[in-house]
This record gives sequence, structure tokens and C-alpha cells, in this order.
Amino acid sequence: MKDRTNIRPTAELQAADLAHHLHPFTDHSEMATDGGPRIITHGEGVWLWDSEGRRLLDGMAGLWCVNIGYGRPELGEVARRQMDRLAYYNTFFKTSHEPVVELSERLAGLLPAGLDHVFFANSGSEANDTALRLVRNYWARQGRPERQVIVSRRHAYHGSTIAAASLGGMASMHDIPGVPIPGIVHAEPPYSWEAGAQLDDPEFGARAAESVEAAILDAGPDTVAAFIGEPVMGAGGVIVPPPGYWKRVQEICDNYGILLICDEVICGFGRTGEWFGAQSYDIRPDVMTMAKGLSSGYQPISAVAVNARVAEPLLDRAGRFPHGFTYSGHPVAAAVALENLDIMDRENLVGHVRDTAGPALQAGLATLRDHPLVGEVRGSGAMAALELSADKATRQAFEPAGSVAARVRDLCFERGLATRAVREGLVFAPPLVITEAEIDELVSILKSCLDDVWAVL
Ligand code: PXG
Repeated sequence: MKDRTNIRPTAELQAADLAHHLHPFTDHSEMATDGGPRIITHGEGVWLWDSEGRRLLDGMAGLWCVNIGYGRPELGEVARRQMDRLAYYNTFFKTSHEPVVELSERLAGLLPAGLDHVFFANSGSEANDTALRLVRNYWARQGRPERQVIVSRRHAYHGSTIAAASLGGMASMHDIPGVPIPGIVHAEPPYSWEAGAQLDDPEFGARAAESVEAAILDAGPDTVAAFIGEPVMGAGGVIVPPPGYWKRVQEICDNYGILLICDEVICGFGRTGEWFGAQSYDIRPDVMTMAKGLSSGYQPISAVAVNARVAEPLLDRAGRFPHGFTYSGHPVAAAVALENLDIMDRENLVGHVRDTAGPALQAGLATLRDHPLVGEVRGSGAMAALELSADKATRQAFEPAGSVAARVRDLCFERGLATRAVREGLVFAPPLVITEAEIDELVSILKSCLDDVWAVL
């Protein structure tokens, strides 16, 4: 058996990578100028190591996913046993296996009341594609095939397939021709910083929700199938909804009979200090999409949960839903997800976020509020953002846009902290297992980088 890491020298790996590997969301010419990619070799808890032996505190849990932290031997053990017993079988055509049965049952017990049926896929993008087809299928089966429009929001990220990229609301995601596909409209996000409002202003919450209603009215309520939203918008820059926002969005969906889809790909599995963001913000979704934290990234697996309303045409009527993936409910991924949930339970990681790590992260970052580069600090549970600004009073951006956040991010990496820059902001979503001491370290590295970038500006 060949060990596939720590064999070849870094320079050789970088050269081979530059020669053959196309990366997601990467400027390849910039990466080539830098000498090639950073090679990550291993991880333990919240820590990563690169091929040069440098240690990094992973402020992003990989990509918002390694909730239980790196290096958990139980997951590898469970995967190996499942591969030995049954490495693969499909769940199409009236077939099942124990790991997927158990995971469906387990999720139904864990999810907010009413979400009792689960469909599996491999990524968040596929889960959102599935949600889109499910809600359109629902309306068609009600004899309302004209109800196809999905209302999403600017700055949303829902994935990279054609449908998921269309649901997304980042302009850069629509740069490739053919996206967005027809039938998707975007309302304004509840982004108080951008709108010049205060984070905790309920009047702004109501105004942002009215933008959802305006999009519905504009499209024609009788053509709208669903609204999709992340409880807290993650990749869009940790946009935390103002008080009252979700209550009003829920009312609007209810008033027009529109299905509500919660994209819990980032918020789900403890990130906001509850099992699901829907619980933190009192949302009653008809459909919920999940991925990342479902397996803590140890295996690719995603899920779409639906309530009785959406499940009814699938369960109680003849005919089949023409949708599915070879690896829907993959037995190894399902077994690993179950073990991940066991660890979350055993270590009370949701309680740890709610009572310890979440408050400590928010309090630690709040100490940077008065820093001359920092315009705003916001967050929810174990996710947070620092909004940088050239002028706090006018909320002016830097020139060129995003350049200062990128500089702080690069310096953070040099000093051993992995973070992401989003527009003028820096975002944080460390593994949920992070301790208070590790949060202190995160904040202290970040502060030193802000200080040094400020000093040279
Ligand atoms: N929904 C949400 C809310 C996400 O954050 C997806 C769907 C798509 O999931 P997949 O598994 O198809 O990638 C995501 C993914 C970033 C970053 O840079 C964020 C994501 C993915 C890659 C990069 O912040 N989120």
C-alpha cells in the first residue's frame, strides 16, 4: 500500500501541481508567481501543518466544515470497517443499507420538528440543486407548474453547479455566460454595514425583509415556488440578520404560500450555537439543505430534509422523482457522518459553541472594534467577520477594493493563522472544538497583523 503524503519534496509537488492541477476559485497565474500552492500535510484539532513544517491555526475549519477538528481516528476506523463490509451499493430502485437508514433516522430526530424525510447527495451544491428540483416538483404535482421562481439574495453563496451558482447572488459567480438560469431572482441581503444601518436595528431588519416581498411581487406571487436563504450568510461575509428579519421573511413566505428553503450548509451542525441556524433564528423551513458539518468534511456527503408538505407528493402518490446521484447515501460517507454526530453529542460541541467558544470568539474579536482599521465586528456563535474600513464614520472602502483585507489575510497566513478575506472583511469559522486559549491566540495573531498593516498604510 502506498502512503500518499510526505514523500516528495515541496518544490516537486508544487511544480507538478502547477503543471497539471486546475484549482477551484484560484488565480493560477498569481499562484504560479508565488511559486505554487501551499502544501498542507496534516492536521490535529484546530491546527494544520504545511510541507515546510509550519503550523497554522485553522481559523476557517477548512472551508467552514471541519467542525470536530482534524485528526479524529474514529472516523477513519469507521470508514475502513464500512469499506471492508460494503464499500458501495446504491439507494436507487427500492434498495437501502444500514448506514443510510440509520443516518436518515438520526437526522429526522435531530432536525427541527416536521423535517422528517431526508434525501442524500455529495455536496452543498448538489443539495441546493436537489432542493430547487424538489420545490418545482412539489408545485407541478399540485397542478401549479408555473410556480417556478426561486427568490434568493444578493451576496448569497449556494454553490457552483449551474443551478447553485444561479441561486447565488455574488456578481462574480454570474460572470460565465448562461448563469443565472431563468426563474431565479435576487432580493437585497440584510447587510446593515453596506446599507448604512446599525447591526441591531429592527427597523432595518423589517426593511431588508420587505425587499424579499418586493421581489415576490415583482415576479408575480403566483409564479414563485420558494425563497432560499442561509440563516446567517457565510461566504458572503458572515452577514448576520438584524432582529426581526427572519420573523418577517417567514410571515411573507407564509402569506404567499411560498416554500421556505434554509441553506444550512454552513450554519448547520452547531456553527450558530444550536444544532441548526433555523433554531437560532426561529425559522420554520419546509426544506433544509446541509453538507459540510454533517461529516465535518471527513467524507463528502450532503442532505436535503423536507417536511410533510413537500414529501407528500413523493410519498403518497404513484410515480417517481426523477433525480438522484450514484453516491446518494453512500454507505461509507453515511457511516462517517454518524460517527461525526456521535462525537458532536459525546463532547457536547453544540453546548461548547453556545456557552464557551461562541461567546469567547465574539468577545475576543470585539476587543479589535476600536482598531483604526476595523469598521465593525459581527458574528453568530462560532462564525464572525471583521469589516475593515478606510473611514469608520462614512464606511468608506479601501482603494483598490479588498486590497487591505487581502494584505491582512496574507500576513495572517505568514504568522500562522488561516483566514479568508471577503470584500473588505475577514471571516472566521474555526473548528467548533476550539478552546478559549486557542481563541486568544487567534485574536492575538490577528491583532498583530492589523497593527502592522495599519503601520505601513
Ligand atoms: N451553500 C452554502 C451556504 C455554502 O457555504 C455551498 C452551499 C456549496 O457547497 P459545496 O459542498 O458544493 O461547495 C456552500 C459552500 C468560501 C467557500 O470561500 C465557501 C463554500 C465553498 C467554497 C468556498 O467561503 N461554501
